[in-house]
Amino acid sequence: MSATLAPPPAVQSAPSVQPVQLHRRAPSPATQGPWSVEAIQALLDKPLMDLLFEAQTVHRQHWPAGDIELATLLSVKTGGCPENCGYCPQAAEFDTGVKAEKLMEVDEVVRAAQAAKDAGATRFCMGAAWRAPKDRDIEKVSALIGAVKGLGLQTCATLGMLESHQAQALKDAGLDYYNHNLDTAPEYYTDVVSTRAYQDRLDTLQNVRSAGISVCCGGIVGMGEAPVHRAGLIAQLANLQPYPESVPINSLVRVPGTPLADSDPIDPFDFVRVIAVARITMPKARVRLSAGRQQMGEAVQALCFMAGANSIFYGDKLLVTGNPDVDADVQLLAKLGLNGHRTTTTEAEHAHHHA
Ligand code: SAM
Ligand code: DTB
Ligand code: SF4
Repeated sequence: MSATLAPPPAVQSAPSVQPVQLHRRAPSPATQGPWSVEAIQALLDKPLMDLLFEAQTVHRQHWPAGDIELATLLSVKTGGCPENCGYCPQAAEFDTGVKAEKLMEVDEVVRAAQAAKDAGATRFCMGAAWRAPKDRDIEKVSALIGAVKGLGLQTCATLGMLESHQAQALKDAGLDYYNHNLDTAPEYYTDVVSTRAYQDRLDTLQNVRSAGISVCCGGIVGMGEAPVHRAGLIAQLANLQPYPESVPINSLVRVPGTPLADSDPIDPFDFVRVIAVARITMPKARVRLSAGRQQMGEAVQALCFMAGANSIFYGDKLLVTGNPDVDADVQLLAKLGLNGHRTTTTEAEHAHHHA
């Protein structure tokens, strides 16, 4: 089993243990699900320092401090997607300059995965711009998964909507995580995409869960949504039974040519708030500070780590847009005293090192 699913108890000495003890003696009913949108909205509205303190306290109860997972993305099938997600540069309908490509070959993917591993990544996520894969696609992606898993990396894929037999095939191929985002609150979803329904997303998540694959599911903020929609997204995620093992929180990358290109950017502190509330409501999830880091600045990223983010996308590219350089990330983690490298070892490796 991976460290992600069963995090070791937080044994680090916190700067002050008192708040942790207080929290343990009197667990607040407000930190239990199911979560109402109102309760989440109330958390989002807290004074920022109170919210950060609460999120960091929850974080240290469930995770080793300073441990940041490094996950590398690769677009294995780029562009030409028939869906119309308003944020996405890969939709065929939008004129974004992204060209449609064929599915990558195994050796090319293995080279990229090996490079990611050499740079310190522990998870490798393969993305495809499909509405839903065909069974033939599943066969080909299964070969990619097997090869990447063979390198000793955790595998993740994001391929669009899945039927149960397809999820089962991916599980059999060695898939550890499937990424499928709810993206926003149900009430705002139809403003963002019209080629599929919210329920389609929920159905795929159920198929993934039933196949025994861990769920990676989050959303995007900065798409012109109201604060209540951010609360609605977190409520949906936190109330999934069980809540996702990984929760990517993306800040919209505004790509010219997409319908959402001119959205007002989210206030950076409001972004930090969303991370904090994800941490509080889903204490054992890997909360990933995802797209948008290149536009964010180091200080805001530091606040996100304070708020409980413990994973990043690591590598110079997301799927088709940019991400901070590996060197810049290594430096940032070092400056903050965070451990990006080799700290997200599996429990087996952990035991080996301490034997
Ligand atoms: N086609 C599959 C799907 O939609 O599920 C997989 C790939 S899709 C690009 C994966 C996720 O990337 C989307 O659900 C969305 O949350 C995120 N994403 C896409 N474009 C983005 C952007 N411009 N800014 C931030 N996140 C984005
Ligand atoms: C997720 O939540 N974010 C990633 C990953 N899952 C697949 C994708 C971000 C995409 C950003 C825009 C792009 O490069 O296409
Ligand atoms: Fe297609 Fe996924 Fe982009 Fe939507 S987010 S247009 S489904 S690649």
